[in-house]
Amino acid sequence: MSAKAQSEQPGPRAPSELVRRVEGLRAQLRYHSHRYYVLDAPEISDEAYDALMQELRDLEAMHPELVTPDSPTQRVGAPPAAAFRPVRHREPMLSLANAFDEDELRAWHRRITAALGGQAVAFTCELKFDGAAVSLVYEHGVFARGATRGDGVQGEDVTANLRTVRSLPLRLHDREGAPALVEVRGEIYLPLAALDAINEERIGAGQTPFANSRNAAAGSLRQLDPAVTARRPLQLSVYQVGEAQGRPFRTHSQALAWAREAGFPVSDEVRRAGSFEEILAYIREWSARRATLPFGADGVVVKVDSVDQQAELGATAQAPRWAIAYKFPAEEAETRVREIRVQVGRTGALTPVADLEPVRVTGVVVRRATLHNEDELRRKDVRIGDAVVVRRAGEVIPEVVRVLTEKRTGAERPFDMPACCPVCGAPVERPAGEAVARCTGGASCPAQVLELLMHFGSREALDIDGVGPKLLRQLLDRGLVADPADLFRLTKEQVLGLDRMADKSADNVLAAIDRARRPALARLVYGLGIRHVGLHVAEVLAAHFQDLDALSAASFEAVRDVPGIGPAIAASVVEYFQRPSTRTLLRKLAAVGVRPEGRPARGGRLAGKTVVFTGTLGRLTRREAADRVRALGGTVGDSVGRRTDYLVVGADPGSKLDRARKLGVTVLDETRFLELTGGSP
Ligand code: 3BD
Repeated sequence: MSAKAQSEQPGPRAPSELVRRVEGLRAQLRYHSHRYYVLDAPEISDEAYDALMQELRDLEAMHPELVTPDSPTQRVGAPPAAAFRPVRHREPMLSLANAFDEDELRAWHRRITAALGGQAVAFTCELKFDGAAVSLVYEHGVFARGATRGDGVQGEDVTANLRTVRSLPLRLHDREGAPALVEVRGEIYLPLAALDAINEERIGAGQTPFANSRNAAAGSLRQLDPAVTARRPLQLSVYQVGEAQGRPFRTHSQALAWAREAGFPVSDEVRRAGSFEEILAYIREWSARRATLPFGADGVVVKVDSVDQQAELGATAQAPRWAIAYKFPAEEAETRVREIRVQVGRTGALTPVADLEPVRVTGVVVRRATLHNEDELRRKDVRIGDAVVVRRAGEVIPEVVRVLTEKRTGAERPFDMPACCPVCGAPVERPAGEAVARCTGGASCPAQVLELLMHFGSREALDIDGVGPKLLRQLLDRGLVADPADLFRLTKEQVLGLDRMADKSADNVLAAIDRARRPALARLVYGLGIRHVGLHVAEVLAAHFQDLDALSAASFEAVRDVPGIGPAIAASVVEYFQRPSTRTLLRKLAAVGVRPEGRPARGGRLAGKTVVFTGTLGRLTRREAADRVRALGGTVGDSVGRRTDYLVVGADPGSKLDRARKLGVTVLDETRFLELTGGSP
């Protein structure tokens, strides 16, 4: 604090006394929030805690120069972001190999004991939290950065959102004794009670509920506005100390014990196991007790405890050999079918869906289960009113496994697939040899259009944030939008006219749409919603044809002969591009300025990314560097803007560097750029 600032401060206290009070309040608040959020053992009342917090807030408001980033008042406060910055993990965040039954686990145990040549091996067993993995970096004991796992090599910077997680320490307990750099990894998750509450709210608002705790956690972490994340009671559980400079741990248990001491939440259910039998006992106990947990757990992670033995076993490209995740088996539950309805999908496919009496299965309340198609419905003979067994396995939508026919009363009613689309009334068609019945309404069926628009704006397609079913339904109902191209013609007045749409939200919606005008070709092709064209097929087609005109003019033979594309996909693609309605749509998209970015490379690691150069490179010419970017599917930009992903800096950089720093664009030197794009020239 400068002498001038000091002399101008009002208030009765001498500055040193003030600083002492502020520090004292912070220390008390840290202590009590650790007792409350990490240890679940508060010592003071909520009111007393709030009073301390209020006093600190008041003092910081009067003396803003005293605010530090790790102050307990600073958990929420960052303004909404436009996008998340990519971050490269210091060490890759590996995956975990899975074992789906005891035999697979035994085989793993045999392999590693054999590889260790008969040494004694101790293990740790821990619950596998169903959440989203994150990396947290502490510099000199203060939380500096946090990122999602992403693809394991590169994640997204979600620091502002992670600050809102109450059990995440903003500084380590022994800050003075803390290593200069610490990286821990953990799982962010939502307790089941909170998940249920959020899902109720989402259903009430016409949004799709989260399928599980993992999606809810990941979705909450990717909120652009930290204030939204702050309203979700996210929790942290640390499962690994990745790097702690000057702290060589000999075992995983020691590392976890250190993390606990440092103030991190670490699960109380971590156990050491000295034999395979002890591992099995832990797994059997938790397989039986998992329903009693207040959070979702989808298995048990078993790790070799000794760090030396871990090093000896090493890792494959994806996962360490010294750890394995035992997955709990799919869970089933009994409930009753209230109603059977038909859902109309993007391509007109009619899917029968059972509305169920709500029942909890592996941690989430299930209200609906798919019956897949007419044939499945007949084969299982599911009737309205039936008692049924539903199953949820991992990510998949819950399904009806079987009917408990012994519980039939005679009041059950069979369900027949409708002859007309329940939404638009167009005839339903079921071609011979196909299991799926389809609405023939096409672009005049509101259900198909809604599904198509949602697909078009989805994360894997054009990634239009904030344009969800509620908004789209209104746009459709008011006739403002009838196809994806219409989104790009919306005016602010039109958006403002929608229900509960504030000025700022309207701006956000329009900005999100505007950002989607230059999609990678593969994303656009995928977003068109062509039957049989998933993301992977779209990437293959984009890499082969390189532009939309070439793809849309291609013959059946030309598409079929692309490696990885079969005749069924080829027929669907060619049929789609021959439709007059497709021609119209493509013309409209071009007219509203939606142009795919060119030259995608198959699986290119820069696909969809924009790279800008500044300064003189030493080992590559500009031209060579630009070719590397394009060969990996990226685009070279000439100025730094919000949509720039990387700025590559050579000698004597210009003002672009300042701008990149201001906008938070990732800056790479030439060496990092070479690493990113395949090594030395
Ligand atoms: C948990 C890796 C190792 C350190 C690699 C052995 C794969 C998600 O509770 N330990 C846990 C948990 C996750 C872990 C490791 N220990 N890796 C662990 C984990 N107790 N969930 N994970 N992850 C975390 C992942 N996530 C998304 C996509 C692919 N893999």
